Amino acid sequence: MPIPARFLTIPLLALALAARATAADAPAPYGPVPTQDQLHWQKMEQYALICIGLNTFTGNEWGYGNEDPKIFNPAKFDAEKIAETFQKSGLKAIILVAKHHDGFCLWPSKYTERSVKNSPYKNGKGDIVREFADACKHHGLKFGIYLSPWDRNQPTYGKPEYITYFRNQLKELLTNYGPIFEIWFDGANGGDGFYGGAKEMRHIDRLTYYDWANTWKMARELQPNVIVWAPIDCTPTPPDVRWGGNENGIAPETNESVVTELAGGVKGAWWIPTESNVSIRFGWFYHADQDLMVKTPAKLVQLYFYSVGRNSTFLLNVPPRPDGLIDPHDVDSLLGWKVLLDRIFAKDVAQGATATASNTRGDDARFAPGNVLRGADDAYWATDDAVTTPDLTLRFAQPTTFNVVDLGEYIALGQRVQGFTVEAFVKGAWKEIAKATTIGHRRLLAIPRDVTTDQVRLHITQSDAAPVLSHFRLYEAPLPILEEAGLRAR
Ligand code: FUL
Repeated sequence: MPIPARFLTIPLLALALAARATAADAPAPYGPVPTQDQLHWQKMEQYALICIGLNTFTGNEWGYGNEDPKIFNPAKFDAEKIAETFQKSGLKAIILVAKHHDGFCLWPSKYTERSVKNSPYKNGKGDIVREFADACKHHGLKFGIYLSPWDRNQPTYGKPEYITYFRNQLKELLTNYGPIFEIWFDGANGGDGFYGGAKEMRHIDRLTYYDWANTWKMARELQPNVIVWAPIDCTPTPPDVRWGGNENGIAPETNESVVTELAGGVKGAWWIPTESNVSIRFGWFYHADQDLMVKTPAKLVQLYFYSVGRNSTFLLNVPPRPDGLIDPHDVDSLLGWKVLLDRIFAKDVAQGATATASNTRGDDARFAPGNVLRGADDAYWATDDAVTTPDLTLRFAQPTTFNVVDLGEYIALGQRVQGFTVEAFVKGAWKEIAKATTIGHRRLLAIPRDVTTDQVRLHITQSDAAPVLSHFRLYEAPLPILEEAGLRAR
């Protein structure tokens, strides 16, 4: 029973009030935190990129800028069908390459003749951007745009006038096609090209030439919820999302969403998580001789673990053929990938366990360890501010078998954890079964051996601030899938 206030001396009263305040307070945010749009973006986890353009018809990866728009004719192109396949594959959005480095526009831009309007596709009446925007809407996918900053066709490329041209095009795309969730500004910039017949090298200063600060300001005015993607070695202005640093779809094992330095030596602290991009094929554009090199469903599972499972998102490029269709090899891989992911994550065996912890913030039920099992968006386990290396134990009524660990921080309050271990109680002793560094939005670990136990313990070994954990899930994945994916030694 609480002691009535009138019996407390002044210092004791202050202490009692302070204790009550601690119990009620949620942890303060640590460092930079994501915006609502960044949070929604991170939760999408996986989405597609589509490269189709003049390269699809020439066999090139980078067009020089002098190709004839008349070669563009994907006669059987059907955005609805592609969106349907992607939706069935578990992808949440499509980012369309609306203009690649060769300058050809997949929409009838009023600022250039180099577009679908001068191609035989639908007798010049087609608009691939519109068709994808509509199809995404019909299939519950979000829609994004890649607009290449480098334009090897434009005579003005490298001069100040080009920036106006580029912004005009971006404005068309951000005005006429409904909500755009992400815009992608490729880091490949400047070099040789056609440039209206000049056929020369044009180098730009990628830190200053595009004046990204003002372009992104315009973009955000037109699309307040847009996520701006850019490689941070190309800009002194913080984008919302950055390139993960390779095109293999693999995020670093230690993956921080907070960045403290941008290009040009600009110092600060920003929430800029990574996106991990890769093509389902060897190249970004379709080439028939790569039909037998399409990534297998198991390989895609591996990349999912190495991107989404390392606090990143997974951007998977799937390029249509010259007839506009997605090749059956790619379709089979995508659908097969979804089947494998569904099998792996079929049942969270941690559900039903009892959770206890070495510390719970203010002993307050709102921050109880059991919250990590609830799967609720706003529930989390948190500790007192001074406790940065706590344990959380799950106890099962029956011996339980698992081989995949799935952890998440409540990143709305910042990324904190720098190191953790997972232990299982086996034959009367705690045994370490997994160990890693960062967690962030999601950390997936396939453990080297199936474990059967009635107790599992998460030990946070290092954290920048008191940890705030949103989920702790355990799965028993079919062994052949983990082996085939290279996530488990055979
Ligand atoms: C790269 C580009 O150069 C490729 O052609 C492709 O568009 C890929 C997504 O980004 O940097």
